[in-house]
Amino acid sequence: MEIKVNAEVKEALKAHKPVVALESTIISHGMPYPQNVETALNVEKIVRDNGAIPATIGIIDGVGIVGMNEEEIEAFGKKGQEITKVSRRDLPIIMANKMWGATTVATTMILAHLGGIEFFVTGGIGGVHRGAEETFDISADLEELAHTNVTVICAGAKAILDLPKTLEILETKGVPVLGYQTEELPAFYSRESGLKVDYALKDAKEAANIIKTKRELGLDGGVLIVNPIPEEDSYPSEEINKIIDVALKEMDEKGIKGKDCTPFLLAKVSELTGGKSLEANIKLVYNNAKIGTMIAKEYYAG
Ligand code: PSU
Ligand code: MN
Repeated sequence: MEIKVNAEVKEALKAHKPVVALESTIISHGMPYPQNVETALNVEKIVRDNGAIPATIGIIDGVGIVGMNEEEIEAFGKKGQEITKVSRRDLPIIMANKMWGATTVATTMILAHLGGIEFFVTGGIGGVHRGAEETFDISADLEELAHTNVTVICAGAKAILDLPKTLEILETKGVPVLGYQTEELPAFYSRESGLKVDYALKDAKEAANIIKTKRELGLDGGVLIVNPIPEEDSYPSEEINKIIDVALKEMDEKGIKGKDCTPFLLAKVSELTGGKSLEANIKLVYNNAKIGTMIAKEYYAG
């Protein structure tokens, strides 16, 4: 088993400077080429411009790469769905067989933690799928948040999921869900879901304090910070929910199951909105990169 942390990331961690991890499933399975590469590189730039070191994570020839270079990011974007989507259960198989793997929220958390990184920015996390009472389809991301000491900054979870059940599981697993300047759980493309978060953060400093306190208590596991999409980029929830219903119906008819659900739904919603949802997706990731970096900086400053 081999993990390679790039020199810049290593140095920053040694000096207790903020590093922000980024995932590769969003590149290979979450967005089309070339927007995926452009977005991934811009996110890295936003992290840098706001004062932290970015570390995009993925698996190349069985090696866990913590901090990819530009060519590697380009390769993940170009190869797209040819690269296996790797969640916790897949990780030993892909690494032992020296394959390439796009890391989900769960495996990005694992590799970030092994590399010593405490903050991770993405778009949306996986959660409890609608109809989970029948299918048992609950993302391994939730289990990872329960156990692994990494703070994840995202725009909530998509309404392709069952959001109330997702919050229930997070409560059971003891994961604090903190709204960044909001009392409501954002639903990815929309700012509203009708569901309450555990606490509304006033600023990045408050976030850093809560994370520190969780660590001091020895309570293992992640912290989830949910940051709503900027108003001007958001979708009214009724509009996007109608589109999501169409996508879910088609997924059912096609018999798509398991790990293929999320990538299918992302692509379908993008198609049905004529690419408008992709635009929104890109914007919310940029916004998360900024806020996530601010929080990481506060954490290391204090
Ligand atoms: N949600 C998004 N965009 C994504 C994903 C989720 O809005 O790209 C990806 C993330 O990598 C997440 C994974 O960890 O999908 C969840 O997949 P599953 O539901 O199969 O666990
Ligand atoms: Mn699943």
